[in-house]
Amino acid sequence: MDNWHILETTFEPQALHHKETVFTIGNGYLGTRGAFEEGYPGAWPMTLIHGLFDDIPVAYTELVNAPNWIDFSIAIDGEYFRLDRGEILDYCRALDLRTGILTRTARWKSPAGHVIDVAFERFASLDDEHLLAVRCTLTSVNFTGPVEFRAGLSGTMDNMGWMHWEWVNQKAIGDRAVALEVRTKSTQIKLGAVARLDVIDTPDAEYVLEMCHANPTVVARVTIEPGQTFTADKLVTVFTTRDTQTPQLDAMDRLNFALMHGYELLRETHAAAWEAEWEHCNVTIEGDDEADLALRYSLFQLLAAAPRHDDRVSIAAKALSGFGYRGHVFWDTEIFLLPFFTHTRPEIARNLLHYRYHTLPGARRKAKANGYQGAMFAWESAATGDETTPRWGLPPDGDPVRIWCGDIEHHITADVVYAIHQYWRITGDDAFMRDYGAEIVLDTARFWTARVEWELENERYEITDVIGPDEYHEHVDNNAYTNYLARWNLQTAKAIWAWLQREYPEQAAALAGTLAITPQELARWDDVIEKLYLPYAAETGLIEQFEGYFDLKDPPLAEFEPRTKSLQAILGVEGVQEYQFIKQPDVLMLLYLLDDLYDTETARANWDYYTPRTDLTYGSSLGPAIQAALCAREGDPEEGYQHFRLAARTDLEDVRGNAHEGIHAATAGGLWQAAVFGFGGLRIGENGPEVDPRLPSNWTRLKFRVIYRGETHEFDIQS
Ligand code: IFM
Repeated sequence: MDNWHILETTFEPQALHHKETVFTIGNGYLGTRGAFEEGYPGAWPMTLIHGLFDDIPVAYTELVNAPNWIDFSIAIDGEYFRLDRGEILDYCRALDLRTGILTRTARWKSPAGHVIDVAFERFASLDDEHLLAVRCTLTSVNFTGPVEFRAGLSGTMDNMGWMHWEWVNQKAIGDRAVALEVRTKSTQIKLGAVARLDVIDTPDAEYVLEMCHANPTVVARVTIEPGQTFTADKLVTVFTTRDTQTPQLDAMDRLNFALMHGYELLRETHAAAWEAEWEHCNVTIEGDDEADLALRYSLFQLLAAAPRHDDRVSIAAKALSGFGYRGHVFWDTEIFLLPFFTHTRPEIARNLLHYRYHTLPGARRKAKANGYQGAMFAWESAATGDETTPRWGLPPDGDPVRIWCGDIEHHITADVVYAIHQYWRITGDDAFMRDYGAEIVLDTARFWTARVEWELENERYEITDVIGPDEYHEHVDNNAYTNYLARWNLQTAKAIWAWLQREYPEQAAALAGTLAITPQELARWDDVIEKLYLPYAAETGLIEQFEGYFDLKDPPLAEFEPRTKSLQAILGVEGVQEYQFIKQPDVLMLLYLLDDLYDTETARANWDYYTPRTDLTYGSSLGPAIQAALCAREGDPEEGYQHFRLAARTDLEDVRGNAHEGIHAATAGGLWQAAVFGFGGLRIGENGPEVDPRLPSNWTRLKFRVIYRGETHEFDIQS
């Protein structure tokens, strides 16, 4: 096989949930996990639609598990095809990354001894994001008798036991289609879906509609004999009141439209849409099939979750592939994912940044509630931008744990600005900066001037009581990452304000009015820029991660080896804070982002100090890819490659044991950065993008494209 397919050649029920994550498909409107059409005991069939949130205790809000559109079962003389019964004689599941089509073939012997060949194929159309399709092809090997194809819309899906839906209505449409309408209980979002089933190779199929409450199903009956094949196509359309006032009507219209085209053409246009995505986004690595496939898979999942027609939503930490973090959006999007979109699909990047613009009111509410001016973005964000980080973690086998990130992990605010600035620099999209970006940049600058505290003794501004990217250490003062990024946010605001006044004086005047930007305010920015404490020891070149960090103990790591879990899990939330051991790059993350602030010696000194103290294997999944990128950039591609491999195996090999909760979207975006910025050495030089490659020794070729200011640049690096 080429490196465009994710394959599973034996069915592994013990990896059921992991594989459901891996085989997730999506079209930027919704994502559907790779659960089986016919079901399996304990399976998590799940479809998550962008923006479709409903309230939940403790965690505030979560993406709702939408009605199950893949629901499709087959009965052979009354016996249901299921992989937990009878005997699997042959099996293969394949996700075609080129086309976004998931297929499964099985030869199955029923408990009564009937042997059939079954093939399923499904896709969520990238050409028409409201259209979904399942095709089932059934061939009898030794069986003569009645077959039932049953295609339903299951409106009773829950979120791990929590039911968000209430039934509104359902209808029969003609003799082979059904419609369902449901509504979320708190947010009152209605969803309308229509499903139709056609057995395409015979006019003699008998159709029956079974209108069970909240689970209307189309049944098609045929009689089969050995060697005979039937193909049954299920088309589904779905809309919500986030898209239209009349979701069920729109779903019916769209289904009629789809029927005029027919399954084959719908599949073709869907595949063509994926082909067009790859034209911009594909990265080829030669000499290392594992890396080539893993990176492509990562990009597939990012593209599958990327909103193309909705700028009120963003990509969550687990994209649209699982319940992990409940569909909330973190800094993962801006710092880890956005560089990929900004450099390859700027229209999508723009949508993701618009999400932050739409959630500015929430960010302002958060600032106000905390006693600050300006805009302070939520650590975990959902529909409105209000803070949605749960205050308590409730481990199944332990005491509740207070989660402080929503209160004090403040760097997210500067991270959003970082992504806006990067987007503007790479795309040259002045209109975006003028109309949306500038307002965010300026109001976040105002937040930082409110957030800093004046420290009398040292006559400097400080930022106390925060959590930096390394979440093992809580309530720390002057976290270097936060302080440097806050100053950078203020400097950027100054530059953008000057640009706006110069280029668009009318918009500048309007913003000055709305945001009350006065000469006093600007003077305050200057003062904070000048006097904000930035930890750095010139004699060693080291940046202290936070005040007092160097006084902490080094952990007796050898005592814990061989280790299978994080040091936090071993020592406890309090215990781990006594040590210098960190969850993910923090100072190194700062050096990675603000690379023009430091020379190679400084980077090296900090690299040597912090790398052995970072829990790259069991800490945050955000660590390894960025560590790889920085390592390659600083001239050590071989060590960088080790980190890259660890990151590349995160979801496909489930190296962290939590892939069942959904894919690690930040790792996926980080892999692109490691390949392109790290090993490829992509930089923006005076004449635009240029590369300074440092390939690992086993890579013979690295090929990618980026778009800079509207022009595509292709890089083909060969060693
Ligand atoms: O945003 C991350 C954070 O940096 C580490 N914990 C998981 C979050 C979501 O991926």
